[in-house]
Amino acid sequence: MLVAHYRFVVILLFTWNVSEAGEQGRKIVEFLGEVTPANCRSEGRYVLNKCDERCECRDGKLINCYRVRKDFIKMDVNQRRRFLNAYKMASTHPALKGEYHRLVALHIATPNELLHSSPDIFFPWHRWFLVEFENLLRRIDCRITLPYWNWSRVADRWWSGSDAEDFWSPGDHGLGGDGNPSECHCVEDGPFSKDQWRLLKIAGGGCLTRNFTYVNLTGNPEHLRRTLALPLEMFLEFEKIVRLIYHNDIHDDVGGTMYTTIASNAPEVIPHHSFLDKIWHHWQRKGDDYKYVYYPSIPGKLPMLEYYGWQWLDSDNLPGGVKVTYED
Ligand SMILES: [Cu+2]
Repeated sequence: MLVAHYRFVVILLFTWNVSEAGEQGRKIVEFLGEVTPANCRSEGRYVLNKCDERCECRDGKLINCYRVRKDFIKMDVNQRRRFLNAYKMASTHPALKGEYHRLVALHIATPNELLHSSPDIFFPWHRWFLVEFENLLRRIDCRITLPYWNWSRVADRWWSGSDAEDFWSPGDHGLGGDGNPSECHCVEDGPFSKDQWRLLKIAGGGCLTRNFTYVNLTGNPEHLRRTLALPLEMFLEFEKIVRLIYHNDIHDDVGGTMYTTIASNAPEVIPHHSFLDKIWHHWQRKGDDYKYVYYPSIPGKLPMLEYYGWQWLDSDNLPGGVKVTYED
């Protein structure tokens, strides 16, 4: 009875949102509904549940369900739109914007010298950030996972590509392109163009800006392969390359909002950091000694969070029972 009553309240609450937010509100209703497990007809095999998580079938039950993060460029355009629309909705809808604000603001408030200038928290803090962000988008549509942008494959032409290959596509399935230098570098195409989307007040409001530097990235496939091949004893070298070269290169070369302390408000931060997390995940899969290296010896919690860094080492079992894997 209590449950039924609760559902009624939920429906009421979100019916209000539907009339307020139209099409977008309706999506919330759909996905607040109960998620029924798919039929486990194929014992021991992988099955997708209603939230597109990759699960195993055991005794008619779905277990070990993983969020599968995908390469943005390999996702079909509808999946890309789903992510971009959800991102936009999270950053604007009255029922979700508070949480979006909290996450962006936390990244801004955490001192840069802790977050990006030391090996102690960069990887685990951003893994926490990605899961929280993903949780937010999954309140809109539980099939959403954070896509990653494999800039390595296009290291010599990261700023462009042809049509569907293009991360920076001006259509509604891309991030939009470079900013307009004669308009303060405001982005003028794609879903985050200046007439469609604004930065948060804490980020100064105004338009999203970009100021591309058209240079090759250091992290080409061969460079990335060598980095991933570094032995266990060279973890700090591995970490440093990812943080100071791969991470910084994209922030610097995309420029504009990405180059500032308010970069966490730029939508491209998510697919960029998702790829950095994938690189770390790849390294960790080389063995348990790789998975648990370094962070267990770091004292103290992550700045401004309730977690220790070592709690974010095992993507098969992250806090909150979250399991994350990456598709190649
Ligand atoms: Cu960061």
